[in-house]
Amino acid sequence: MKTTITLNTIALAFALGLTSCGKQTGMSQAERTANAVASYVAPGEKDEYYLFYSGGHSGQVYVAGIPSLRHISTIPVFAPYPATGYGFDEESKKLLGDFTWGDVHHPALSQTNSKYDGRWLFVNDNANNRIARIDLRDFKTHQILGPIPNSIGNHGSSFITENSEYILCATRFSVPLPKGRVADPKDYEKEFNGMLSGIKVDPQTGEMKVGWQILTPPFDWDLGSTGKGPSSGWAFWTSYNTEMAHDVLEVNSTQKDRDLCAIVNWRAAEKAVADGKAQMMDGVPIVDPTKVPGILYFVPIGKSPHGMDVDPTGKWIVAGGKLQPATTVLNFEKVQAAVNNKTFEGDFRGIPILKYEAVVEGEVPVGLGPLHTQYDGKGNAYTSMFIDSCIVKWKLPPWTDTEKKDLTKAVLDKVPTHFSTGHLVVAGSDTAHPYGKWCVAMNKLSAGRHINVGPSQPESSQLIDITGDKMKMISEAYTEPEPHFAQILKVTDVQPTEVYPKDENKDPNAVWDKAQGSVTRNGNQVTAKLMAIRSRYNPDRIDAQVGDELTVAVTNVEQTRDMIHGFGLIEHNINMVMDPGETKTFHIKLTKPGVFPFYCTNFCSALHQEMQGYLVVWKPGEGPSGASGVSGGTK
Ligand code: RUQ
Ligand code: CUA
Repeated sequence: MKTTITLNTIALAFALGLTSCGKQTGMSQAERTANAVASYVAPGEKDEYYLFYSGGHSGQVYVAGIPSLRHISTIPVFAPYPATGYGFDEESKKLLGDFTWGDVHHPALSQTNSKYDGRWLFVNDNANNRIARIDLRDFKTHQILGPIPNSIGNHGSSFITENSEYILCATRFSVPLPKGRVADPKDYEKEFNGMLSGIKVDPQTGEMKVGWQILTPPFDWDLGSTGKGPSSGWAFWTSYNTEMAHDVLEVNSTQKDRDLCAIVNWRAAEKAVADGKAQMMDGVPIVDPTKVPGILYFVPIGKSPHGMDVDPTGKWIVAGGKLQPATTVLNFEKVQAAVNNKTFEGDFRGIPILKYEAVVEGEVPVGLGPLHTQYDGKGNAYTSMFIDSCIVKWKLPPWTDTEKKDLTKAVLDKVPTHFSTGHLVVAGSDTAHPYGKWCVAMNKLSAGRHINVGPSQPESSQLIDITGDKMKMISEAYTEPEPHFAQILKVTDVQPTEVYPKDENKDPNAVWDKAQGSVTRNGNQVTAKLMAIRSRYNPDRIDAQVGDELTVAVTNVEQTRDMIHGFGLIEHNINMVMDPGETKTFHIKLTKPGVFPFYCTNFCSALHQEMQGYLVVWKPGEGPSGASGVSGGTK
């Protein structure tokens, strides 16, 4: 009964958009000026940090600058993006596979010794069970791994270990395994399972492969994070639906006051696999933690928790209970002691449940709807409040005796956000060495704070200065749907290339001077190798016939920054975009006769408009030189 009241109250508060953090007061002129100066990046000047934020179901990653919050570029990952030609050439089509969308949630920068090393950015796809790797050398997607076997709903990722050994993932959904097996959802408890996955990352190349998996009961795993320092080698995930409901989850999965969170010794899992204690399922070694003890523990955490974030020291693990007005702080030293001394309060299907009182340091009354927590490295935590619409700053343990008696005293500050904050990010929070300084709140609702753009509305992001005792709301911007987590990287910690050097181009179809440009026929295979340079293609005519298989490779031979050429082919749904030094290739079967112009789609020079040519598709048996099909075209 009590539960019902709590739930109803919270639901009502949400429905009414109530915010206990208070209304934002009007800003004085002096404050406006100070805030403007703090976030202003003058023409010709540059931002100090990158903000890599996930694009949710847009399938992309967006790059903004901090402090300006200006969107600077889009990194296409799981969805085609004509602006950079992604998803049109053979290589990126292969990356996308059979899918044209993904649901990007939690980006993770690669780390060395728990510090960002500026090499890669990994992102998960909740929808199609994949992980992608973006190389920060060129800010492009280089690998998409998946769908991961035995994994459905890859939401609880991509959590990277402190030396980028693994990306750790947990399934949001449970299904009968292996995938493809069918059972009635009514038999959920018996037939369905969840899974934790260790995706191995090659330390030199960043190449990912599925390492091993850990079978779990059919809970809905939620957010997590990896250990460091004392908790090195461990990982943590919240769950909802410990009730194991299979329908009306809104009600049936919110019955219990506490859900079981996972405490995972991933190094022990890795060792168990090496010791041959795993069984293969769909090509992956799977550890059953009921048969190999010491890998998985549970701890009950209230209530329908969401985020579970390890602090920079690796000692404190904070879980946000969506439906309770507090965050729960676990003490990893106590967790370790409870594991060693077997301080359990029972088990769930043979997995030990750590005694709550033995591992919890305290519950901090931050307010309603705590989701995610970030850290500044100075002993402060920042929690996003979905229902209260604010960011709460509070003090991590160790607490004084007075604070311990009344943990409201550990709550230091609240700043209203607009509205319903999901994730937040503090610069470098998930490393042992946060940059601090800035926090960005990523809000689920913008609720008309922008100029009216009709019913399809953007999300809002807000920049908060966290250098002082009190947080300061500086500015807000609008973001593509829909940012979940983000990473902030200092601009000086990465040196992307702006041009692909000629001698790195190993594409066999690359052409670097006019004379090499060609159109050749082999049976019904026609291959065109084009060079693109301001402001022409060499050759600029391709002849072929209906029924031919046409391959076109275009090399942009420019070695100058921002000299980008495109190749758009009329009525063939092709748009490649070649960066300086890059060769891209597409392959199509020609099905209709006609003369189809192609042209440069990326404005490159005063004569960009003139950068065009023709694909002449003759009827079978027709065309120049008795339809050998190869062209002239002026070189
Ligand atoms: S989850 S708020 Cu992936 Cu928090 Cu979005
Ligand atoms: Cu080349 Cu526009």
